[in-house]
Amino acid sequence: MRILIVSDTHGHNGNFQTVYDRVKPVDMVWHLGDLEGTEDELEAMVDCPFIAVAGNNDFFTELPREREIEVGKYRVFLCHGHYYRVSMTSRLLADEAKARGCSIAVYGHTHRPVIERGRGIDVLNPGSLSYPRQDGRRPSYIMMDIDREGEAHYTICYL
Ligand SMILES: [Mn+2]
Repeated sequence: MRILIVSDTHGHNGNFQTVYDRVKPVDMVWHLGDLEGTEDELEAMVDCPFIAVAGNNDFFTELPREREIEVGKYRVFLCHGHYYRVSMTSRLLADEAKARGCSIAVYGHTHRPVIERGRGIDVLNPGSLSYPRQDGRRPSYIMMDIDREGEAHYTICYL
């Protein structure tokens, strides 16, 4: 199973289209918020389930702020992250996800890609496809693979 994880497109969906065309087919797309009213447009661009949460710039949306989903043997906590002070540390988010029985937490908001394993949980941020802020400022996303043994693997990818 392959999952495309993106975030913080902020209404500019050209890079998302490029990435999706590059990686498709995938089994799911996760978007961690700040779609800025384009969730229907994004969902229409893909041929698989599109699972999104609302970010701090999604004012008029029916998207949930947080979601928990099951993927294989994993329970996954998805949120934008701004309520967990993720600009400072991912610790609060990791603790909340673990308290919910999740072994993977995915978030956005910082516009900086990161994969943190350990602490009994995998914490992922795909960065931003539209306004990257990490050194080099390349638009980024994460590809998640669940192999035949059911184990998850993650890769930060760049446009
Ligand atoms: Mn943002």
